[in-house]
Amino acid sequence: MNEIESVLHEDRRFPPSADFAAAARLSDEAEYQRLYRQSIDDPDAYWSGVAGELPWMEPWTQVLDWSEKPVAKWFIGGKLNASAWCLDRHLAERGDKTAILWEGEPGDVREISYRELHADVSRFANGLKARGVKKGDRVVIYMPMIPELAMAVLACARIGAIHSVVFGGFSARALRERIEDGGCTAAITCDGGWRRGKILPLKQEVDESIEGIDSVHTVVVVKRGANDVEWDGRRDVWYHDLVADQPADCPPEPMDSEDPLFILYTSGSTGKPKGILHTTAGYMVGAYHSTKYVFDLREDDVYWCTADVGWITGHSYIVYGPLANGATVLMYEGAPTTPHAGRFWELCEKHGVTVFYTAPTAIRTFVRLGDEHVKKHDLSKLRLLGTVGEPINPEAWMWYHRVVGGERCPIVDTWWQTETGGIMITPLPGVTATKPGSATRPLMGVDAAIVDEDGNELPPNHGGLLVIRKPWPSMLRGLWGDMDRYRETYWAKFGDYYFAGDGARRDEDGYFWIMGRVDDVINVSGHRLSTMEVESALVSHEHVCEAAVVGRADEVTGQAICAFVTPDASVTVDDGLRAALMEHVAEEIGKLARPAEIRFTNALPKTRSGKIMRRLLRDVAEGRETTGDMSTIEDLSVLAKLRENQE
Ligand code: 7RM
Repeated sequence: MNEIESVLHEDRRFPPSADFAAAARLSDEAEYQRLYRQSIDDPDAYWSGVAGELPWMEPWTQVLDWSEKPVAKWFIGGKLNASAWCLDRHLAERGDKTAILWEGEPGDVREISYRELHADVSRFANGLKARGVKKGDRVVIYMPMIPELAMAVLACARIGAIHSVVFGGFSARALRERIEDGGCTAAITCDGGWRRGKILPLKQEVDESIEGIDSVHTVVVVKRGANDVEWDGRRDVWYHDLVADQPADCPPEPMDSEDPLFILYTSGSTGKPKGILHTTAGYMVGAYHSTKYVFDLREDDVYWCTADVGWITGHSYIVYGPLANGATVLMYEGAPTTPHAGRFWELCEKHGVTVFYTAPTAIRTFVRLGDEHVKKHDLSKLRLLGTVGEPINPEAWMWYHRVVGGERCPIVDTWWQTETGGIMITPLPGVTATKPGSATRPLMGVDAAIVDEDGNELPPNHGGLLVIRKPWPSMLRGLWGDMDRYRETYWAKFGDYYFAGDGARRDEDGYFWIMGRVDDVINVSGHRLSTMEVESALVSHEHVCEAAVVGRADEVTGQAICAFVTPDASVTVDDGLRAALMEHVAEEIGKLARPAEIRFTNALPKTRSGKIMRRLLRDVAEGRETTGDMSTIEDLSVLAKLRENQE
């Protein structure tokens, strides 16, 4: 009855090449099966093994306590420090290895070794202490993608302060809301940072955001943009002055396994943003473990995750996961297409990137820009590709595989959330035969299932709700200051299962196909359709670059499909194209999914991390005013334009 109907057919399969598998950490299906079974049947043994690879200050006495569900405790009694796991543990073995390889938008380059990063973070940590920042204090970090952002995060972790990174593109208002909710007492920012050839005045936004908030006693300012800033001599301090006389030695604070490591805000569709709380040991063990198996990093890899540290992807897969694994991480400050459409590929070639992790929204942009920008560059060093953030439609997957990966690189389509802390459903690159559009199978330790509204597991190929049935180390521990909302949002529906809010189906091979957010499901004449599948059908048309579909009220069918379509530049936008697209969807997946209405647009409203905001499109389709949280929208003018275009 409440099933989501699946209409997408995809039969292509891509096993890893023999060469890739031969060099991979895991290359054997039976070995994956064995590890997966152990991780589910005997999680204590499995996670003890993983955690035992890391240097504890004091060992844990119990792996998991789930008696106070839904708040898990992992590695009880253990003591550790996250920055020591990322830095100190590498000094002997790879002190001179590059930890962060950074390029600014204007093209300036820095290489920072593990030894240097350790010293910089220690000085920064000592500087924060000197300003009175202590264990348990909340520190807001609002910075561009420069090495000092990673240093700030690690310096907080070193002294046990809880960081709350707010993406540098957010407005002063959004920043203020997050500072107030977190009760932050210190801020770390920059004078300004580069974005699309201009300086974003970050310090100015911070000044505005904390006007009248007396609790913020310190604002540390890194000089980057060299733009003018206003100065409050009692509150503000330049980073270079803060660290100037500090010793390069700062003993890491022994943290309890369950001491908070950070808060990260994620937008709710209604109401104020949620402060997702992660604690120290479980999060770190999860980030370390998933990075190790999913990206299969080797000593000589140059790994690039294009996310911003302001998102969970940047926390787990730019900072904590790769550094805990001793990797060389490329970090880039600027926009993907500044000063030219091939900037990302130029960076890959110049720095010899071997592992590349990005979002479907970026991939679709590159498809639209044309293959020539990719082909101009030598990408032969790439050996592994990844995606995260949204379902990737098979067409974009195939393009990524062919044009970027040269048909030789496995693609790991990784499903996870801010709340899960780390990757949950993903191919293992040396083992899994991938299918375009599927995140494939759960990672070790993840008991994922598809259930109906009553929590009963559905048979293969029936679309339902994606749940996680057992606790996992890097799961969130709550919402900052609002544990009732935590219980309500994730646990009220099923009690024992974590409900992710996504719809999905699992195929006959046990592969998961994420169908999008359950809130976005469209109900046409009683048939529940996934946005992802209708959008995939639209994008498979030769003249469509991007599409978003929503349901709008319809007297006859309950809801009707309204599609917002971005065509490529070569095509004339007219009723002919409209009719052709409607027919195309009907042919690809059936008459039922044929859009009742198609609106052409140059851009779709997206969050700043690139996710399509269908809730806003629903308002447009139904001619309603928009309500709810708007702080995460990337470009308000996109919405205004969509409204103007209403016929
Ligand atoms: C890492 C991140 C989480 C939501 C999640 C999904 C969607 C993320 C995929 C995906 C299909 C994927 N955290 N999502 N990854 N959907 N395939 N590989 O994005 O908290 O910002 O978003 O993103 O809906 O629930 S997040």
